[in-house]
Amino acid sequence: MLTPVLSENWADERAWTLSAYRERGGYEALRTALDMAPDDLVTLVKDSGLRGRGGAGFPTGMKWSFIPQDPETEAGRKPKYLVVNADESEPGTCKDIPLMMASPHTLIEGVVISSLAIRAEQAFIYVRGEVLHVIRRLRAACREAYEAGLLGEDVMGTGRRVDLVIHAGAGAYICGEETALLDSLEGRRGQPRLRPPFPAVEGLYACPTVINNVESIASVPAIVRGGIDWFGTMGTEKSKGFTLYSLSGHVKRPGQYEAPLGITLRQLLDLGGGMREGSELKFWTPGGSSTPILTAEHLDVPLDYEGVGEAGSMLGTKALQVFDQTTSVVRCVLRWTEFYKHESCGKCTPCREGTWWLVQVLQRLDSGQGQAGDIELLLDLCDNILGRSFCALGDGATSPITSAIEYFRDEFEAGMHTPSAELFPPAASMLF
Ligand code: L3W
Ligand code: SF4
Repeated sequence: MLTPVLSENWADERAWTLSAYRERGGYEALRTALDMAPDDLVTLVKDSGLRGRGGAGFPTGMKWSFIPQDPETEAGRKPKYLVVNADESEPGTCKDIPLMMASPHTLIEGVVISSLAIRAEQAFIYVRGEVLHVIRRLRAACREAYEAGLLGEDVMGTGRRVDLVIHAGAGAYICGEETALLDSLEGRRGQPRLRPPFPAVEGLYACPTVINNVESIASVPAIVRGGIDWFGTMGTEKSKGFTLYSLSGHVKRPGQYEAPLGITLRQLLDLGGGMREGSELKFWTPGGSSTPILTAEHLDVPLDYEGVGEAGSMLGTKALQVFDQTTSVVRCVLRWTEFYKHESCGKCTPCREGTWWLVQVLQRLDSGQGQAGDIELLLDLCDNILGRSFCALGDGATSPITSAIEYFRDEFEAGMHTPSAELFPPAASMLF
């Protein structure tokens, strides 16, 4: 069931060094890629079926193919950029950070190959500012790669140029939104831009830019090495390949599990040793807190973009947070909503004002002081945020609330008169 490709050597304490990476075949895919035409690399990734691992599942090769390359056009003549979104901060999501810590060269090799494919000579890895240990490790690996001639003006002696900058963000969740990330990278306050134009056409410094998640780019060397047939032996017809799941909550062995897309939570729980002693599954999130919650009835939903979608949720970042019967759903949803309120960039009214009001109503329901009509008020607020916000943060803030009311309306009703802390044992409440 496990398919360790990206996580193959995470147990090796020296896996992050260039020598250890090369000993196990690292940078051989780059050698292969240097012998390929850029367009063939794009076709390879397109045909592999790799889909973006950052939340939306957009086909990676297709995104690359949007980069204008015709030198007869103004856009085609502009410099191209590759930007890796390493601003991992979706609640529950903890896959990119361990990947970059354990094997930074997997990502750097992916960066060089992907840059060659889209004809970019400058790449950036935009890392979350708080993870200083990751930033240091990436910078050290980047130095090693330059010294070994794997980055710079003469990649592997071929005369091809790829430069890489490791850029530390300032710790705002919104900078994981691709256009806010670009603004931040340009030195401005990170706030989303209107799309279209999409970054592929007008991104960093108004030039064609590919932005991909860490895991997407890190998957590219394995695809170049193993080929599309091998990649297609894992996953489902429309959601191919291996992927990193972040499993957390009331499970015996939380952690990162690399397995094919399309396995089920039941199978993933088996890998994680099952629920903790005495715990029964109450609800879970497939992709962090921005995706609607699901319940025990969804244990056998395939964890791929189609399966989770049919169940009424989203695969998102594959951050599976698992909660047992001792968890107050109202309190949990309140915690997530406080996060969105805090992280709202303030650009648009529905999200800036709406998340504040959501917190007010949820706080009184959590403390047993809810008022008649509060559930309808929450739903009305969500209705006025969803689809009316400028970016996905606002929409995402509503997902846990509307789905929690759908499955656990009785707990919200109980919040009219009984505090969550009384409904659920204090020891368990302290977990949140
Ligand atoms: C060119 C077109 N490019 C789409 C590109 C677009 C982007 C990608 C996907 O949100 C989700 C969100 C969170 N021409 C294009 C085009 N593209 N049409 O394709 O775009 P989109 O709009 O579907 O999604 P997104 O804006 O990338 C990502 C969800 O992920 N999420 C949050 C993740 C948070 C993190 C984090 O912590 N940093 O990853 C979790 O579920 O809610 O729905 O590149 O440019 N016609
Ligand atoms: Fe900013 Fe929220 Fe509007 Fe997104 S939805 S632009 S985070 S205020």
